[in-house]
Amino acid sequence: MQFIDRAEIEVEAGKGGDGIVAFRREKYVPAGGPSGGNGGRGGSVIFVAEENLQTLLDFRYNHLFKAENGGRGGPNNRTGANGKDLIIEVPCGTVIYDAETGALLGDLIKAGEELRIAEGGKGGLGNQHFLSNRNRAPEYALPGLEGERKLLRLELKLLAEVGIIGLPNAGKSTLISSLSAARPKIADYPFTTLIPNLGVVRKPTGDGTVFADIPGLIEGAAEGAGLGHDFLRHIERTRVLLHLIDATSDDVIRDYNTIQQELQAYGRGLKERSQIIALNKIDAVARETVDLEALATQLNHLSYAPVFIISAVTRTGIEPMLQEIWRILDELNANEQVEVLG
Ligand SMILES: Nc1nc2c(ncn2[C@@H]2O[C@H](COP(=O)(O)OP(=O)(O)OP(=O)(O)O)[C@@H](O)[C@H]2O)c(=O)[nH]1
Ligand SMILES: [Mg+2]
Repeated sequence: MQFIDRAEIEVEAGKGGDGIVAFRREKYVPAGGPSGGNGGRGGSVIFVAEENLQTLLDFRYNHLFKAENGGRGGPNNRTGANGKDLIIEVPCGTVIYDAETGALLGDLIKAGEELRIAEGGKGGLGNQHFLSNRNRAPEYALPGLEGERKLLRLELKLLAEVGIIGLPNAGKSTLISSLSAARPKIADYPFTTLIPNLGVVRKPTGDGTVFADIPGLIEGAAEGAGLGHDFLRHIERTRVLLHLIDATSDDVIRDYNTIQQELQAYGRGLKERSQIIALNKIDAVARETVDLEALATQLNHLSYAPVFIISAVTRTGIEPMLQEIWRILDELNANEQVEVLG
């Protein structure tokens, strides 16, 4: 599933340092020549693509990015220090536009790719530079130039790898909020979620995977019931489906079948998509009356999918479920590479 993540930021390269006016004063040199040094260059703003970032979320909180100014020139022809470049890390796949003109400035696809987006200002020349036969003692120097400033729009197409699906109220939004930093609305009524919520879930290795909490599916969705087709279209581009079922339901198997039938009716390979089933809300199930293990076995026989017994609220059973998701994704990635090579 593809989403567009957007951010607007302002970048400002450093101003060049001013050149200065100075003259040599040495004990035995009565009229020293000009010796004012040049200003240093202002730092530039450089974007670099970074593998471990998945979203533009960080740019929501921070809008102005400024590189260091160049230092003033010094006496004895000393050039001022160059301002440090500001390196801004963005996720791979980020496209950068000039927000004022709409012009495409570049896109950063592969990790490590760089784009100089705003040039630092040149340092001003010190008075030693203006020494000539006609003017042995120039009394002037130049100020440093301003650094480039730009208003930028960043865009990133996000690919959600795992889609959390299920009937309304199954606990999908609760699950994504316990797995990631996403904070979607959660409520005890159906159709709380109207558009997909994204969350980045960290693997033990540190890199993130995007999960999408999809609005609840209902019977007839494939024919357009509820928010119907929209939901299924969202699901279409995810690689793994995490099918969440409310274990407190009076008929778990019926609930499972309802969703499966919609996936099948929609077609486009949804039913064959890798699937994991999770029986949720087990903290609220009366264990004496409901045999969760038997339900899990039954679901497994029906679906051939791995079944986990979890609580999105207490986080019981979450870890083994995540491990299985990582395993499936790794396997899909490995197969993809074989396809590319072969
Ligand atoms: N006891 C218990 N309640 C849960 C659990 N997970 C979710 N709930 C509750 O179930 C209700 C529905 O949760 P949501 O996360 O909004 O469900 P949803 O699947 O996103 O619902 P829609 O967006 O309407 O499709 C809320 O009252 C949650 O607090 C759980 O693990 N245990
Ligand atoms: Mg929801």
